[in-house]
Amino acid sequence: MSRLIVISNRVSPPTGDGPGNQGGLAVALSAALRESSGIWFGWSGEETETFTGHINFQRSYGVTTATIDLEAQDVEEYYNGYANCTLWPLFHNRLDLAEFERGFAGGYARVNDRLAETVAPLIEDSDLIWVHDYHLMLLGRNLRARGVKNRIGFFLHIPWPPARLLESLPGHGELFDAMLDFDVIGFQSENWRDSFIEYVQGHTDATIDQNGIVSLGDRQAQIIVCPIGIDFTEFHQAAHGEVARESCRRMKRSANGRTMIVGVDRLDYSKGLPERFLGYERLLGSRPDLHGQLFLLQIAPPSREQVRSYQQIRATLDSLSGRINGEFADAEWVPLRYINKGYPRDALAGIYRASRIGLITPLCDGMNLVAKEYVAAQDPEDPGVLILSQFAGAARQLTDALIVNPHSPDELAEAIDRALRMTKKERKERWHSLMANIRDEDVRWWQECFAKALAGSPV
Ligand code: ADQ
Repeated sequence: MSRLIVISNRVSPPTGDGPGNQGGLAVALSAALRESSGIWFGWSGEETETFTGHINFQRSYGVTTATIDLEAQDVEEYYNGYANCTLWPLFHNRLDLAEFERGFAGGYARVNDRLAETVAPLIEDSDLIWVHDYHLMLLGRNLRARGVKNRIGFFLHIPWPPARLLESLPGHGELFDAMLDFDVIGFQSENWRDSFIEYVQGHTDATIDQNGIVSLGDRQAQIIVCPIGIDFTEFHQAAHGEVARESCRRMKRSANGRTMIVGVDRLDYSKGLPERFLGYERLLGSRPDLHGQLFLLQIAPPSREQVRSYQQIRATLDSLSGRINGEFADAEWVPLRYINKGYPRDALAGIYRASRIGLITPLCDGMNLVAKEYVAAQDPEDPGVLILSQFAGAARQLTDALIVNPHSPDELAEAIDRALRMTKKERKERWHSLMANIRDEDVRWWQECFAKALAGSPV
């Protein structure tokens, strides 16, 4: 078995926390790294005055991590700048929020180069290298420039934008060209893969064959769709543990007989939170008979708080939630419980289970694992209903959810109404079909699917 080198912006080694309290991605990658005695390399999250390339090796729960510190200017230009202010908005259809600063692009190129320079000496001939996400799209090129001939794969956790949007990015041609130094490029869904192919066909001299091999000169990259899943076994275990049971009991007590709808997202403009609130407001406005009968619990811990657009979305939501509660609440009922803190994943599992409806309506999302966690946490005898945006990668797999256009308040309001009225028989049928996918295509399936392509076997 070849040794695996995982490279990602941040490294999250196993912590030994109880079931459900480690992200599925960390669990799956840790398992693969443990089995192959591999290394997980990336930024420590810490800053240093001058970049030295010093690697801090650590070993926890059988996984070796290798991290480096970055200069403050690196963090500003590469991470807060190009990754979070240029690529993230552009790849999530928000050209209006994208900032195109030469300094950001320069910082991105510099950090990708620094990471390649630092990790290259650790790589042995038979290693397989797996690079993650939009922070590190130049890494394949930078490793090749240092003579690395190993197979290198890249997995994009977020969407690939339509070609007409990508065109707006200064230097998009170079970025694409650098991608062809990877041997495998993985996407979460057919939609994002198709956008990539559209770009290949419309903007480059590369060709693509029916097996998804993109060729340009003597370089070839295999394009695959490999949707990420949750750690089903672990999450299921967490959902049946004492913490989840207690959190479910407490939620039900606090709901006091009212029907609960839940949304759980990082506070990010891609998650469609204002639109979700407006859909809920539309329902409350048109259905006075529902007042006092239900409430929406929205959990949204702040993220990327240094970035202006994130400060703005937070202010927008503060004001919208205030308006909705101001208009509809009475002394005994608050229709919207809007919370800006994160919960441990096992406690979340209990909250999902207590909720009749999971309202997951991003405007654009690579996959969305919350949708899968919501389904996995349900009581098989009385499962809730998943309302899912058509623009989440997960919608391609979870076709038995109520699929909605998150931009339409009327559609959102109608879907909530339909979910409220859905018979137990229909809820169970839909849930069984959703569960089959979530169980079969879990995070280990995803990891094995990518690892197979990376090893050069047919997928
Ligand atoms: P994210 O945008 O962070 O991830 P998502 O997949 O929904 O989105 O969530 C990842 C994890 O964070 C989930 O396990 C979830 O439980 C946890 N989480 C989210 N909100 C939380 C909250 N309010 N409190 C506590 N935990 C919370 C990116 C892409 C996604 C893609 C993932 C994995 O944007 O599209 O699904 O990577 O590839």
